[in-house]
Amino acid sequence: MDRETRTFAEMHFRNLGGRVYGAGGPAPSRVSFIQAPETFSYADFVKGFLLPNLPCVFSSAFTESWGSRRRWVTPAGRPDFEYLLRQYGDVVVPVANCGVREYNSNPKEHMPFRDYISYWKEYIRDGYSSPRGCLYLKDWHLCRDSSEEDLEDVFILPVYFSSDWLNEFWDALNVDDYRFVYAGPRGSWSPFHADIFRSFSWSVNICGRKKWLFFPPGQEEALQDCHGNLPYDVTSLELQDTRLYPRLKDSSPPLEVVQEAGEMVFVPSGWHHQVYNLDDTISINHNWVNGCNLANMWHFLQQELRAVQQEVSEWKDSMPDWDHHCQVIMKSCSGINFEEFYHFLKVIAEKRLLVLKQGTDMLPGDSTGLKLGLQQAAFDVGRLADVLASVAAHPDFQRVNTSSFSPQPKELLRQLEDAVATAEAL
Ligand SMILES: O=C(O)CCC(=O)C(=O)O
Ligand SMILES: [Fe+2]
Repeated sequence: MDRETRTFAEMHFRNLGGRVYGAGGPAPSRVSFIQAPETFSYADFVKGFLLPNLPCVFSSAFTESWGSRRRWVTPAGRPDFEYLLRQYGDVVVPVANCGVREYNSNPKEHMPFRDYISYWKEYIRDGYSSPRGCLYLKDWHLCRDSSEEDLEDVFILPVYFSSDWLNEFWDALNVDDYRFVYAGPRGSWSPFHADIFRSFSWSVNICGRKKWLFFPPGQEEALQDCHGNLPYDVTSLELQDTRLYPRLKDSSPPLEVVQEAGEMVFVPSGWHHQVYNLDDTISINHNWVNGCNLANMWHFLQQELRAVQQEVSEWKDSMPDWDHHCQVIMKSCSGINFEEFYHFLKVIAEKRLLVLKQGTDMLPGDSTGLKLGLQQAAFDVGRLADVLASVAAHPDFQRVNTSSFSPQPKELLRQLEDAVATAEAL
């Protein structure tokens, strides 16, 4: 990030004055297409898409050099099953059944990649049908299952998506990541959803094509049924039933995008979407959070806690540890609670504080291994300070037992605010 982009980004958040962005504003009438890597900088992406939280599609020129685009694909542009089998046959992968609804998702099973490929080949041979239904390999943690060296042959992280705190945090803990591979036959699809923690996502088709239906934040409200539930399939005829979906008349049609092989889609924070594989398709998809959508994540976590509190409200007066139980339930339902969110902020903050300290002390290099520029670190501490101030002031966070936290939230906030003041001169 350069100084000018940092000033632009800081102004953006100052103008928002603590409001969570991305909701409300007029929906764009189409999704922008970015043709040429040489003329599209990181700053262009931050200003044009990341901050205004708008989707875009990058041309296949952006992924031309990826090894997976050569090795995973036959000359005819189809998945190279034999190569993939040799490479990944023994790996156990998660597979969803697109034909079976389980709440607003699909049930998943695990199987060796080899078995999934056998199924896929047979599905094609039988004219895209099977008594087992349409199976979709989803959320395969390829990066967790591969060495760093092997991954260099698969994809290169585009600079636009390099500020990725979610994966930086999980890498530091060495337990999980949000880097996935999806692979499925023509007709496999992902039901209507917004991404985990209101993260951004990016998605590259290694081969095949996808159709995306996008709904800007807030538009999903008109798609709720009379009980307040969101649909599983926005294209279902059921939505025409005005008694069941009384607000549908207030909704606008989705933005539709067809993503070709090699193209890269940016999914902004809080945009609901539904996705179809138009061909036999393999994609690499990552979820990511950074200073630009951190406040959205925090807003989402507050909503999640409120939903848990409502669900168990009848026990509030009779249960001595009710607040603690709400946090435990939240962790098991959402994967994270307020304590873990603080830990996330702390890990990310301490790295940036170190980078800034090294930078301003004129020590050579960035020993954190993050290759973070000073301006990026300066922007990040500003966002972290804003969100941590809101966390620390939240009554439910104040009820969390923070006695073992090191540093204490107030101390971390002080360090961040000091860093923000010092970084102004950078
Ligand atoms: O490709 C798919 O089926 C779903 C992808 C998706 O939802 C995402 O990348 O956010
Ligand atoms: Fe998604």
